[in-house]
Amino acid sequence: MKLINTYQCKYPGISIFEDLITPAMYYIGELWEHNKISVADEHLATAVCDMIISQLSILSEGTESNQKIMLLGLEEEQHYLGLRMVGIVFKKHGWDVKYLGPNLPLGHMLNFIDVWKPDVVGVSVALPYRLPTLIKYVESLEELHSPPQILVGGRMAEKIARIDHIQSDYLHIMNNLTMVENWIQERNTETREEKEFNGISTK
Ligand code: B12
Repeated sequence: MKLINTYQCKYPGISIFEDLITPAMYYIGELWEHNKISVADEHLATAVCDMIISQLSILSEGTESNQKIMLLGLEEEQHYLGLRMVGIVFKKHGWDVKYLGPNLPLGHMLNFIDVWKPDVVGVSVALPYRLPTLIKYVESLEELHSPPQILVGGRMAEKIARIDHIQSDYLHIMNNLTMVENWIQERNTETREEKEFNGISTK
C-alpha cells in the first residue's frame, strides 16, 4: 500500500488505473495466453489488483451530482476489474453508484432499474461471443418507457463501436477511463446548466 500511496502522490487521478493496473493485467493476459504463467499466477495478480482497487474505492467520494449509475457485467461475464474502476471514477465525480458486479441476468437488471431508476446503466463486455447477449441487453434498455443512457465498455468495446445496427442515441461506447471521465464532466456540466436554467425560468 505504501508503494500505491507514493504512486498516487506522483500521479494523481485515474493514472493508477489507466497506466498501471490495466496494462499490467493486459500483460498478465498475454503471459497466460502463451502459457508463461499459470492460472494460479493470473488469479494472484487479479486478487492483488482487486485489493488495490478496494483500497482506492474508499478514497473516492466526490461532491454530489445527484445522478445515478448502475454497473454490471452481462450474464456469464466474469471479468469485472474494469467495471469496478469505472464505478470509482463516477464516485469521484459525485455520482451515486450501484455496482452490481459481473454475471447479472437480464431480468434482474430490468427489475433493479424499475426500482432504482438510474440515469445511466454501464455494461462491461470482455469476450467476443457475448455480442448477441449484449445486443439483447441494449435493446431491452432502449425499449424501456424512459430509457437510461447506456455506457458499454470492456475489451469488446472497440469491435462493438464498428457494428452499425446497435448504434443509438442512448448508447455510448468507451474503452478507457479518460473517455469515461470526459463523458462524466460533460454530463455534469449539462445537468448543472439545466438546473440553473430551470431555476431561472421558474422565478
Ligand atoms: C483476469 C482475467 C480473467 C479472470 C477475471 C477475474 C476478474 N475478477 O475480473 C478470470 C480467471 C475469471 C477469467 C476468465 C476467463 N477469461 Co479472462 N482474462 C483476464 C485478464 C488477464 C485480465 C482482465 C482484466 O481485468 N483486465 C484489466 C481491465 C481493467 O481491463 P478492461 O476490462 O479492458 O477494462 C478497461 C476498459 O475496457 C474499460 N471498461 C471495462 N469495463 C467497462 C465498463 C464500462 C461501462 C465502461 C464505460 C468502461 C469499461 O475500463 C477499463 C480501464 O480502461 C484478461 C486479459 C486482458 N487483456 O484483459 C483475460 C482475457 C480477457 N480472458 C480471456 C479468456 C479466454 C477467458 C476465459 C474464456 C478463459 C477460460 N477458458 O475459462 C474465461 C471466461 C470467463 C467468463 N465466463 O467471462 C481472454 C479473452 C480472449 C478473447 N477471445 O477475446 C483474455 C484476453 C486473455 C488472453 N489473452 O487470452 N479471466
